[in-house]
Amino acid sequence: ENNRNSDSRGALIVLEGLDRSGKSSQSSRMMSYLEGLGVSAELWRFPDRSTCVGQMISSYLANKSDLDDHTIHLLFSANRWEKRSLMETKLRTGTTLIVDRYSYSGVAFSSAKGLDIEWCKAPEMGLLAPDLVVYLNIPPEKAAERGGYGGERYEQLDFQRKVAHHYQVLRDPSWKIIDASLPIEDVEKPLRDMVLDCVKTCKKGKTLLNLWS
Ligand code: T5A
Ligand code: NA
Repeated sequence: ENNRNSDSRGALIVLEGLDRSGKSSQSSRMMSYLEGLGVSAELWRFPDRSTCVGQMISSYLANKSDLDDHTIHLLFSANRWEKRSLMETKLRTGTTLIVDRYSYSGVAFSSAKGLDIEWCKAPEMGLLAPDLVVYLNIPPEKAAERGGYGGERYEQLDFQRKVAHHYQVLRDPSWKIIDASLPIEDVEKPLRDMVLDCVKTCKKGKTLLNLWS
């Protein structure tokens, strides 16, 4: 009985991909699915625009303020650090977190601007390591066709091509890749299987690790 909390640990599941790859659509569909199954879960997203740091990020993305590339990188990272302890509490008390973007976005987008990749990774060290990273894979050209970019700073085809390349540099063999250019239901189906599998493994008490491990 004393081990009840560790027995019921929630899973840290991260969705990554280019702008318009379908992360937000899939995260919210996943939440309804998990809810229906009675799995305790929350949907998180980064940047979390609700905090003071998040508001600075949001203003930068909307081109309402300019920041040095290093500065904005550290703000994105700080925005994850300010949620780290709550994240750990949720996971250890059995809540699964579906997270729309995480440290990999931080590194892929900043290194696509030309910042050194090791420098980009450094401030992410010590954040919680995801139990599952799913990359929604879509050609940048195809993503750009979806609803048109809304004018935020990084929503340009040339830049998204560079980001796609840097995601490939960052990617490790544990990542699951889904063809995100398929219809929504065909992306959702394999994603459900991956998520349920991960939730089960974590429930059995899989160790919670830190990045980058
Ligand atoms: N960033 C982020 C950093 O630089 N560093 C960091 O550390 C972090 C965390 C904001 C920006 O910040 C950068 C990355 C971003 O450029 P954001 O707020 O997550 O990040 O914004 P976006 O990723 O741009 O969110 P989008 O809403 O554009 O993309 P999604 O969530 O991937 O896509 P979604 O689900 O909203 O779908 C886009 C459109 O496509 C349709 C949807 O209906 C919608 O219209 N769609 C599909 N159409 C056909 N087939 C499918 N399978 C479809 N799936 C969705
Ligand atoms: Na989104």
